[in-house]
Amino acid sequence: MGMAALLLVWALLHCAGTVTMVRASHAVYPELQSLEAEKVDETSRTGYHFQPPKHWINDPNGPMYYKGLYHLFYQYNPKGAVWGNIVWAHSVSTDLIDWTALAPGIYPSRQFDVKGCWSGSATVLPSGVPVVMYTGIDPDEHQVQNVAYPKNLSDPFLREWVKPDYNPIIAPDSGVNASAFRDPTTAWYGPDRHWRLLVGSKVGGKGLAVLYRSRDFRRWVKAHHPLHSGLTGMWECPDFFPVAVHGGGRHYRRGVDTAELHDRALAEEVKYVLKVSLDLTRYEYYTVGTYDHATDRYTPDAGFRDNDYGLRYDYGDFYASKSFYDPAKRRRVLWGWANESDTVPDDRRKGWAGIQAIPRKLWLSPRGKQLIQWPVEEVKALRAKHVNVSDKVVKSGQYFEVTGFKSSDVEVEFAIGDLSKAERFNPRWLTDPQALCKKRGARETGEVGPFGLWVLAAGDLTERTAVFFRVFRANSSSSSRLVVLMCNDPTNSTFEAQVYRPTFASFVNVDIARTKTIALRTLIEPSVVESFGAGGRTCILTRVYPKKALGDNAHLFVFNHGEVDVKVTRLDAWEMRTPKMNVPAQ
Ligand code: DQQ
Repeated sequence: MGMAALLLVWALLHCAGTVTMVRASHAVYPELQSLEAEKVDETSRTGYHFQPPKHWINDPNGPMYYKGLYHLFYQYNPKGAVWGNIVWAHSVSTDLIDWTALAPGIYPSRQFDVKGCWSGSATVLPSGVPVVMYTGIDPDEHQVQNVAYPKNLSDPFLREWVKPDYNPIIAPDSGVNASAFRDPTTAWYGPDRHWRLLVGSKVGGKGLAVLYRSRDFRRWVKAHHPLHSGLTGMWECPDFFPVAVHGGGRHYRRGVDTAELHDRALAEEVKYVLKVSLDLTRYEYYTVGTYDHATDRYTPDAGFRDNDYGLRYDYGDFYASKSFYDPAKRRRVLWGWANESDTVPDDRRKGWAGIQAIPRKLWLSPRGKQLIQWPVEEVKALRAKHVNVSDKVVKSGQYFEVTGFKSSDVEVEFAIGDLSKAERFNPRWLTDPQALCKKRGARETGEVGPFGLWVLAAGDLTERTAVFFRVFRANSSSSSRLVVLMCNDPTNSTFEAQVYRPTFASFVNVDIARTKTIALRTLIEPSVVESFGAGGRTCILTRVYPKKALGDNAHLFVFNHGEVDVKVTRLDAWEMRTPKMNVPAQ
């Protein structure tokens, strides 16, 4: 393969991002912050995606497993459907599916958090004691880091939290921007018997993962250099954790606990992931690399773009995510927040705003080139009525209806008849798949694709959201390679012009010339379409608000607008039961 082709392949594999803006999440509407919802409009509320009974939610906070219960805290406005009055709402579950709502765990009560309790993480100490570290907003609007301990360790619900008087444990020093200093990570313990954690920050246009060390979890000292930094503006919600490598001594899909970070034997078998949430673009990026405990330096592996064109967990509406190690199933689980795409007046009218994406198991791909995510296995327990389609050819221009379930989980595999007809790929498209998806949306016919699903579709197809693939051929002087675009086109999801309808998209890192097939799993509910392409290599979550395709009128179709026939080798669609979603504790 010539150098040009090598460069092209490298670029194809790694230039999956774009810097298009997602609507800002924390726009502040002081006059609306404390207006209680008069009623809750259930029309576009989700069933099995996490949400509280009403009001605004954003970032997942401090997820952990303790004494048989999964805990999820999250940023919540108890007084209204816009951001403000932020507390840590608290829910527990035995299975990540049915949730019980408890009273908020952390809320403003002291000088060091009187103006808000912002995002943070949980660390389970070697003694088994869980501790949460969060950002408090003090009376001067400075962002400080605080710690809280459970009042009663024998309560698996961890209902009450005690904030020691010695808070804040980390205050911004003169070298730190006090209004850009937040979101502490889970702490990890080093071979030098020091705890470490990261705090997101910025200096000028540079985002920072500021590193702190402590012997006793109480007195924290800033390291001379951040763990990592980048010219991408403020870094919110950093996450730093190990992942098993394929070929290591253990199953590579298993999770690794941050507590194992100092294990020298394990060091050969793990890589590290650094994820940051970019305040400027409202997208998240990650790199995979090595971490040197002695120097506290993190170095991304060659091939990972260490900027806002890097790899993302999700190419749609997914932000401020946080992972945790689940010791019960030895896996790493990822939570992420999906903001609304409708308007603030819509949210006020609905009485609620924001959901959490389905918790995803996350692991490193066998070749170590990217992370793979898949809905936690527990989701399958919600599958009810089932429809199957096998070996059905969808000819050019054809479509067929599968079913009309209100909420569904759909798994489909497409086999492509003739890949030699794939359209020519213009290398200029590499940097902006979202723009390519807009230009070549679901209605634009092609050669190999667009083919995929119309979801949340009205029976007459006047409303529909397309989740689809297109295959292109990228030629260089000496070789050619197939490029797969995965796309989410909500332009016809509603006719409400003011709803934000971005054509989220990414390239999928698959060798389709070899497999000749591509798989898609999509979780569909009122107002959310969460898709996993090629077994979880590319994920796209979109919020949509159809007016007609609601309830039993929400249909699912398979379509092919490409010249080349495709075959649905297998399609399984399940109607999803509604779990107990945040019923109050008795
Ligand atoms: N949301 C929190 C902050 C965090 C931001 C405030 C990210 O701690 O930086 O609600 O969405």
